[in-house]
Amino acid sequence: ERGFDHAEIEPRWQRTWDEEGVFRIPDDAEDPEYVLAMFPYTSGDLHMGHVRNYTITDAYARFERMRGEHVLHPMGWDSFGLPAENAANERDTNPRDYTMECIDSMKTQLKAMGFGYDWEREVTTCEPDYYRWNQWLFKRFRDAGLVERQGSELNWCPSCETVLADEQVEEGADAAEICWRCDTPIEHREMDQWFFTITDYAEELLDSIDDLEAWPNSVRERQRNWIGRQEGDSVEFDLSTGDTVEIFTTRLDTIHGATFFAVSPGHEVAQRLAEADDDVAEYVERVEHADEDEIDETSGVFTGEYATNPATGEEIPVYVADYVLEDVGTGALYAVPAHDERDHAFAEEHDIPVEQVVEPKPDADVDPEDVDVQEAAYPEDGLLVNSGEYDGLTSEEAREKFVDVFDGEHRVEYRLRDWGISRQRYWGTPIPMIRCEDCGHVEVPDEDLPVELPEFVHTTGNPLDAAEEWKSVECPDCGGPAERETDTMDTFVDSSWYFLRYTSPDAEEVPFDGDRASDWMPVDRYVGGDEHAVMHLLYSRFFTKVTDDLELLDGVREPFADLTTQGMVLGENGNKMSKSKGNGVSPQRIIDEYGADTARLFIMEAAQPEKEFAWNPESVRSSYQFLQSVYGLAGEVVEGDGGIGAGDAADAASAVDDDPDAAYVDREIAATAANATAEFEDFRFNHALQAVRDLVSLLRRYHERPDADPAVVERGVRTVVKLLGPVAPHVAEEVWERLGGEGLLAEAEWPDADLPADYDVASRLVEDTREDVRDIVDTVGIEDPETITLAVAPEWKARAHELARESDADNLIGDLMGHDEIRE
Ligand code: ANZ
Ligand code: ZN
Repeated sequence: ERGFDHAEIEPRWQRTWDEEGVFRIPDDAEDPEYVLAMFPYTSGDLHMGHVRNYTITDAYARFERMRGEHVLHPMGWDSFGLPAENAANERDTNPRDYTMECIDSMKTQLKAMGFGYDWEREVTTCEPDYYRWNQWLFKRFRDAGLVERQGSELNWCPSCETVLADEQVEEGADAAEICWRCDTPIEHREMDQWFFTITDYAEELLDSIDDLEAWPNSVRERQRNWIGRQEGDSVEFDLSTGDTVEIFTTRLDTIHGATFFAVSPGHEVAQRLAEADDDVAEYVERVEHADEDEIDETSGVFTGEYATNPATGEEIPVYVADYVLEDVGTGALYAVPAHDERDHAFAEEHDIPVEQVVEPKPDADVDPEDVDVQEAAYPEDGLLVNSGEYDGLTSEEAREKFVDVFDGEHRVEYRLRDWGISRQRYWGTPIPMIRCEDCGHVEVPDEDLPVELPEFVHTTGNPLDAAEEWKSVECPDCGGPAERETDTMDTFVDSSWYFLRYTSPDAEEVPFDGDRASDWMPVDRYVGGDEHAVMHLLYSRFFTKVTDDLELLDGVREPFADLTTQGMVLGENGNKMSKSKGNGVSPQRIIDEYGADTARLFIMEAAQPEKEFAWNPESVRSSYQFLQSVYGLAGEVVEGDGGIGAGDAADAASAVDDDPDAAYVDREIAATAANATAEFEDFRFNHALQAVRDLVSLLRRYHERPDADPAVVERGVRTVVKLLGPVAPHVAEEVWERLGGEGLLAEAEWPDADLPADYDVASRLVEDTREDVRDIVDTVGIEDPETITLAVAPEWKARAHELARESDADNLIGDLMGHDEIRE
């Protein structure tokens, strides 16, 4: 018999799904399962990373749909950004036309993959009907006090006389930063920019990470570090300049050991002293123009001024030092070389004394005798020495006491900075502000939104600066001549709320329908690249909390209940796929040669979503052959008995009663459905697919026997196509139709997922594999017997994953569970 022809069946089923509206979700659906993939940047080409990402969510969405859930599975386009501007410059077109072409071609490719989206909910961020809401939200954020003008360092090309976005700065000879256009070395200039004060939400953003239990630990940890909470104290020092300067320290216990005082080059004291002192001026000038990686940690200049240590009354020298960061703490510190490594290095360079004030506690690993702070800093907590009446206090006790004694204030500081959203480029959302000489910054009134982008022009700088007619407006307040803001918004703004817009993509009075969004949110399953684990997720969490506080949402504090960060698809040689290495595999080529189902199946069989894997042509062929074999087996079933049609369950049961082999196969069919369901729920698609393959080979062996019961085989094949439906949907539909299945497979009912009562796979597996397990355990060296048992007993897998998430054992348990000897 001939196999299926993917080029014929795939477009046909795609059309049918479309016509039947299989993936549409009505607005009145109650709390659907929200399955979301990070929307693609509109580069024009779908790459393997996209294919993997979208196969995962599509398979899961189809699985949930077959289980009877309403499923929201939308798609859209992250379509603003500099690459479109560059492409337009290179190709004599404009960013809009270029982007629309990219969307067209990517949409065609997504459809060819058989991904089932509700295209009526498509969201395109570069369309005015989307970005007007960025502008509207900017204004509401501003009303709420969450928008500020702050100084920020920008890249300036002195030849083009324009500000450059970071991406427009290239690396020239000797790692010099040069202009992308004219190769002139760039300068740094301090200019005012628009900021969202995300730091106002630092505490909540940090605390609620604890609740995101279904997120990978690594992502939660990176979010925590990014926010970077620090507890410490601020204390004031009097300077010989007459200033009183506040410092921030996490080690107030060491204050008696402060031997110098330092401020950042941007600190107002440094700036003022620079005006009177040439050495200071020269240093400040030098570090301000240096690149970050050029900064010498021990560089600094003595100002000739002194600070009074409130603990000792001693006068300590004041330095301007570049290792003191302007936007950390207060931008000023007292330095304790004996107990801080950076201070120690600085003191060594500048011949500043080192005075020990903390020694190890008696129960510490280190003997106090062995500590030589002249040699190296001792940064641990301990017991106070050389601190007068406070000697003998522990560091903790001292910190608590000193806040009062030295009139300090206990403070919580965050590493997180406010979010600068101004970009000096064309292809983004215009910031809805107007500058009037008399009134200052004035908002564009709501009724004038959207502020649409003017026609694109080819120019050296920001095309919006050159759009004279667009720029000049009347001041909404005084009617006088005024100018539009020419900066556009960071594209991270676009992606911070697109998941809300999907719930009501046509809303015209509001960015999204609040009731529906509150009912449909949070996203139940969010899947995307690990590279977005910090910024995109943090900004989305921030937007969700703010829109909730603005009462645009009702009690939704987190956007993504569950998160999966997928691993990379590597080239055949195990390297990252890239154009320059020439090891990229184009999705289209695979679709042409084997069809979308094969690509989808190969990707899902290759590894768990979180793991990376290498492209492997042999495995691709194996996936293809497996699909052909399922198709073939179905054909034999249908031809063998002239088409049994839907088959009667009661009949089948009676036939099985007096045939132990048939009963065995029947039990395996049920057990496979049960196991595969659990694996799908767990995003362990590769395990589910392995179980399906095992079942197919069992069915084939059984089918070849002369006394095989055709009803059992047919039941088996029906189960197989249902289980394959989410992953290889076209072939599954085709087989389903051949078997006389009712309706579309995409809408068919998922098989019963209960394990047969007499099926005791767990104990069997544990018994059979004990020795193998011991071998592995010896090899990898884990001790905990619970982990081992969990790793082999399928019904406890859920618990194993829980444990894995809580500990670092993810890989270990993954490896154990994926181990062939255990799986067999
Ligand atoms: C005195 C001190 C003594 C400090 C000591 C540390 C150890 P960590 O510790 O890295 O988490 N600091 C304060 N403001 C700063 C700024 N603007 N730029 C750079 N460093 C700054 O960060 C907290 C410490 O960083 C603070 O505690 C301060 O040095 C320094 F034995 O104060 B400490
Ligand atoms: Zn005005």
